[in-house]
Amino acid sequence: MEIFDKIAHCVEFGKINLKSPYPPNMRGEVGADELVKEALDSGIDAGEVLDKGLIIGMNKIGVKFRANEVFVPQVLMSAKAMSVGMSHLRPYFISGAVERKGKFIIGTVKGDLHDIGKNLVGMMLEGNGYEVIDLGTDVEGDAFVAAVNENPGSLVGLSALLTTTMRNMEDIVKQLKDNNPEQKVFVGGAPVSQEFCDKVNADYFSPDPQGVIEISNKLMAAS
Ligand code: B1M
Repeated sequence: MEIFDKIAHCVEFGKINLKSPYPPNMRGEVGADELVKEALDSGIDAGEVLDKGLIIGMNKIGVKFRANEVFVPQVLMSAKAMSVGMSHLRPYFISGAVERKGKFIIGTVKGDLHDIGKNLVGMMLEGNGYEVIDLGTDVEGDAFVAAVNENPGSLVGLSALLTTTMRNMEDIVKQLKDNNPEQKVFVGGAPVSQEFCDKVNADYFSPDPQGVIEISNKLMAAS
């Protein structure tokens, strides 16, 4: 098996590291932790490890989750394996930072606990020279407002993975705009679209971290 397939397999089946007893049939084998490190140590590009390994595994478990073939505990193990793998990528993504371009406040909206995509966007922004203020998950509008008031001039990004919680974006955008009509707000996450962005009066939508970076760079260059 190629290293990317091995990494994807570990994420799909929730094999975190060598010590992890889960899943039982992989006991005693290395996990996402060791394999990602091995791939990076052998000179493989961090972006490739992410796209061809970690994300492929997460997509596979996502398909099974939708079909009720696996349940929350298994998905949590996959998320843990993915997060451990991502922790090794972080230094590679942030090493590009030369000078801080600005501040970016990011969080997953109220009611929503999904943080892998949000963490990825944050990591990529950090790697592109932004100071990232990560408010975590299940973030209320008040917390976003408090953060922008503490960090004037920051951009704000809201992430949501559930069709139920994406609706909370509308209130949070309103709170942010009531606090400062000039506040620029990005929205993103798997169920979010440009149409939805327009509907909730957010300023920018991007389906991926790269789009957030490109728009942020334009905004910062213009300010
Ligand atoms: Co959840 N879950 N989950 N889950 N989960 C989904 C999202 C789901 C699509 C699975 C499914 O049914 N196929 C489904 C949502 C259905 C819907 O709303 N239409 C779902 C559900 C239903 C649930 C629960 C309700 C299940 C339950 O309890 N019955 C529950 C809700 C909990 C809650 O939040 N209140 C739940 C729980 C969980 C776990 C805790 C087990 C775990 C999360 C662990 C964690 O995040 N720490 C989990 C996971 C892992 C998933 C799936 C499998 C994977 C999500 C993920 O991390 N993807 C997911 C199915 C799937 O997506 N295939 C699913 C990888 C990540 C890199 O992608 O987050 O999309 P993503 O981020 C992308 C882009 O969207 C974008 O950039 C990233 C990189 O490309 N992006 C932005 C993200 N944020 C952005 C912000 C931006 C711009 C771009 O600007 C600011």
